[in-house]
Amino acid sequence: MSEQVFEATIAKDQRIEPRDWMPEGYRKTMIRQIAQHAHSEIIGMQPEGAWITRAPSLRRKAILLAKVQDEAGHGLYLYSAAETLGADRGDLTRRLIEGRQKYSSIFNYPTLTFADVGVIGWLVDGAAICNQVPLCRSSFGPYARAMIRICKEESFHQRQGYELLMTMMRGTPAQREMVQDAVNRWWWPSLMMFGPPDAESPNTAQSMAWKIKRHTNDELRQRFVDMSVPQAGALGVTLPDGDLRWNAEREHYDFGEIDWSELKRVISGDGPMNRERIAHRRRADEQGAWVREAAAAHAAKRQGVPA
Ligand code: FAQ
Repeated sequence: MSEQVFEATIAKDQRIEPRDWMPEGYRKTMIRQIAQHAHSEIIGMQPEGAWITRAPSLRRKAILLAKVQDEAGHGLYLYSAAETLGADRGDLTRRLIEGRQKYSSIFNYPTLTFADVGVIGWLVDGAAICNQVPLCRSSFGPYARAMIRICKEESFHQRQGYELLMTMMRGTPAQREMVQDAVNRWWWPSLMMFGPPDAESPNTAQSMAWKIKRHTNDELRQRFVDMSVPQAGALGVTLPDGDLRWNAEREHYDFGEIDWSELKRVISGDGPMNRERIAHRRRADEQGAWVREAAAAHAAKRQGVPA
């Protein structure tokens, strides 16, 4: 009976809520995806966070600070959504630190110049929006609702990145070179954010059937390429792909072969910055332990429970 209700809810395009019956596989998949997403937001604070103290003006510093804080907020909504499924946030953090749960490959690349901050906004947040707008219609209620707010904020992030790059492109030749260099380094990893090609994506078929995912990895990657090419033109940068060209028959841009061995390597922990990212997260967790203990002791005291 409960399985029929679940299937009927999915078929009617309605939301599954935390107290509803759901197959164990659905619960497991949702926890996996939401936790990976939450971890990505929190680890994703690091590449840009590294530039807060070095932002070139007070205005840029204030904008960047606000953006990085937004990512922390996204992590919190997402961990809360995972908790509605019975996951424990401390446990999820431990799994991340011990390398037992993934986070997005994109945050394992270094931010070498301030242009990287702009390119992360334009391309990384742009890819995130492409992937996440359909997730606003994802079948699990708390995730879909969190995604609505997250997408609104990501749109602001993308615009700030694009505006930053526009400003640099109007600057000196050295600034323009910095932007082009950042685009060259971030373009291919941004395409990898969408995950492995459909033929090698073990989770897509089931996640589409459960309406967790609304489009395949390759569909969303294509949408992102189509969206980015005219934006690159308006900005005056070249995307580093000699095979990129409009295909009038398909009405999409064709693009070159992605180096999937690089994605595999980065996901398995061997990207340029994996060790630093996890070490930093572990340090923050250890240094924050006393705050969590103090907050728990305070809460217990207020409830009259001896600590
Ligand atoms: N990196 O079968 P599939 C952001 C894993 S945006 C690492 O295709 P699925 C905003 C995948 O988990 C970034 N791992 O899997 C921001 C699976 O692992 P398993 C985060 C990847 O789930 C911007 C295995 O490979 N966004 O943070 C990646 O159907 C700027 C097989 O793959 C989200 O998480 C990858 N790129 O599709 C923050 C969005 N790709 O089964 C700061 C929500 C795949 O071994 C600054 N997630 N894997 O555990 C999704 O939409 C999906 O989970 C996909 C993967 C599309 C990422």
